[in-house]
Amino acid sequence: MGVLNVTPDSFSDGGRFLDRDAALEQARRLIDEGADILDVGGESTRPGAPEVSVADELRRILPVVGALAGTFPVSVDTSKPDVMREVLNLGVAMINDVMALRAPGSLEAVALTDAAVCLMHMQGTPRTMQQNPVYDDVVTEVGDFLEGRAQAAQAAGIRQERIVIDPGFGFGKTTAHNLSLLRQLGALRARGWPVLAGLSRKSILGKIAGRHLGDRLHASVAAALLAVERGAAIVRVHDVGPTRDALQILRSVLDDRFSIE
Ligand code: HH2
Repeated sequence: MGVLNVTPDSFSDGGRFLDRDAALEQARRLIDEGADILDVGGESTRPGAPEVSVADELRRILPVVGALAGTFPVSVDTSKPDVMREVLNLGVAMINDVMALRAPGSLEAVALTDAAVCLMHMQGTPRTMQQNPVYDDVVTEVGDFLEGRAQAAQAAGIRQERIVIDPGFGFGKTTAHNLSLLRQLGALRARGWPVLAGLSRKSILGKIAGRHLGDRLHASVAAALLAVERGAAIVRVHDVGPTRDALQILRSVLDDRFSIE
């Protein structure tokens, strides 16, 4: 899954793709590099990010979503049911919700369609989440939350095969919490839904590798590889080409019948 943020303030690419042509050029680049899904976002969820109105979010994303939906699998990163309804009408393939469809009306908005949904875990809100994240057992608590949300989605009429779960790396988690979740991603996979992992360029990688934001490519590729090796079905990344190469190598090693002749 390639990330396309049409925002002025996303943590790593804010402001770069606000212009429609720049966004579409980046979309084409991500597709050419081998993305299977494009995740378009119009509201930053970085720690401390301000909220964005429905009108502003739609103004940012609709030019891009309108141009791509129906021609390529598009996911929209939003927590607002009004935004979900608009983009679902345009035929997007997935809603990616960092609030796991907790906003009133969002379960129903998705249930009325055939779109897939990514349910993500977050402790707190983007404004407060990194202040003091606390868990007794992060892997069990995140898993229980996601299982509960997936069951709520199914009870609302969203079929199991349309649901993906995501531990939400960096969303109300310390470095130790993030590492426990990555180490035990298999336990999340064992809950029964495919897992999406988003570690690309995140500050946890910067802390571990000692790298600033513009210099986290290698760490991001390593993290994506480890996530897939531990069972992630989808990795959400800014740098599709390098990630794709690494995943091809992983695939060749994991599959004894792999052959390129
Ligand atoms: N991370 C970000 C945004 N959306 N969605 C899912 N499912 N999983 C994630 O880990 C995730 C996400 C944060 O990254 P980014 O989009 O680059 O930044 P921002 O939120 O500042 O736009």
